[in-house]
Amino acid sequence: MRCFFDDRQLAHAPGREFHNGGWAVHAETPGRARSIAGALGRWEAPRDHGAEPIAAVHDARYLAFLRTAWDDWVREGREGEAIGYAFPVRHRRALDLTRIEARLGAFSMDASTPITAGSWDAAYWGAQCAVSAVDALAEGARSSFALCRPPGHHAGADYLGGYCFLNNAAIAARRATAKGLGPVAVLDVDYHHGNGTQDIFLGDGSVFFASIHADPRTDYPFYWGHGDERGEGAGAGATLNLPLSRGTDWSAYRPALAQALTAIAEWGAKTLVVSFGADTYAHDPIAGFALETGDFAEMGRMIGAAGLPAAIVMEGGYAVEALGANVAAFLSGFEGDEGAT
Ligand code: Q9C
Ligand code: ZN
Repeated sequence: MRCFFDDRQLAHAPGREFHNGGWAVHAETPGRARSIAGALGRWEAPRDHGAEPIAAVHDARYLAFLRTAWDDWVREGREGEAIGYAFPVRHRRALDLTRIEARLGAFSMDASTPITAGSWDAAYWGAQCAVSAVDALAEGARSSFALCRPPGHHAGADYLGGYCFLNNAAIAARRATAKGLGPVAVLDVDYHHGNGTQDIFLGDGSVFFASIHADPRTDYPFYWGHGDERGEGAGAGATLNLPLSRGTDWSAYRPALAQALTAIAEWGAKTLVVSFGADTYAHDPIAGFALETGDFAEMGRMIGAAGLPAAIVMEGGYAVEALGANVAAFLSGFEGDEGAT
């Protein structure tokens, strides 16, 4: 399987996040990418496809903000990591504010996603991995893996959040459509609902979005991913949410995955983008499902058996020591080969 990763993705390294009333160690670390890269064996650097495939998903004003946010933060005399704290909820006006905190809040959906010195570079090269993974399919590969880090599925067209800045899966889906590989379905198996991806395609009938995730009544991101969200307008019926309760193990996960794959097949997808998060792992420090390493191989096998060309995009997974093995199990299962990826 062709795998893509760039060292510049290690440059984003926040130290802490606000969690349940206090500061906690930031779970989304560079060590995650090292764990996965170490388990892959070999990978290619992505090509630089420039801003165009990113701008096909994200608003120009958001990208302009993100590109210079860290420099603006420093120029305005701030110390520490850049995090918004005031949000224009139910008050979205086209204001042209310049103060860095005002801009941070306007382009954020949470206060758990700090910007540091290398954040833009890391997100940019992660997105290039997603584009390169799709181009590998266009060149005839059956599957490819983008080691995206930071992850992407919580980022919307004009907002960051959930450790995510650029929505790599959405960028991949749009790229695949542009390359003539559509219709495209995004299958999101991260523990958390992919609210950003859902938002981007909610009214867009050209991309199907299916997500299996922790019930948002108990888990982040709370406001998205409920079972009655099915898409809107031209996208009505092209969104499928399958929330599961905490403690879900493989025996309960498997039927939901089968249901999602059936829906994707019935919709007529020709290409799959998989938002793969390994935070469904039983020993993940911030999540509550109960999948074991061997279950990821089964999950990969089931998705591979759908028979669609697939670009697999990395999302979450925070049990760093086991992360590489869990990703390798999934990729090996997908390829139908327990050997090296
Ligand atoms: N610190 C992904 O798995 N948790 N993102 C917020 C407050 C955010 C996880 C709780 C979890 C986001 C890609
Ligand atoms: Zn997650």
